[in-house]
Amino acid sequence: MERLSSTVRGETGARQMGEIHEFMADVDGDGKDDYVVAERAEDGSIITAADLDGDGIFDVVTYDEDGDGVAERSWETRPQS
Ligand SMILES: [Ca+2]
Ligand SMILES: [Ca+2]
Repeated sequence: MERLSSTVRGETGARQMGEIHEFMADVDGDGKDDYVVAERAEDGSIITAADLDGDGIFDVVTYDEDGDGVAERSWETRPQS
């Protein structure tokens, strides 16, 4: 009984949390690696946020609806100047 309940609890936790990955990648193609955080949701979609200029504030957010690596939507969060 105890083994069964712990298995169920583990599966539930995995579904709720999603996978979060942090890595460096050259998102904007300027030759410098940028800090990227990506989260895969339980429905297979992937949201990424990237800090392009290294100031600690995310500048671009992308949404990959079907998780095929090609973002369907992207938003720039950089304030207009
Ligand atoms: Ca870059
Ligand atoms: Ca930034």
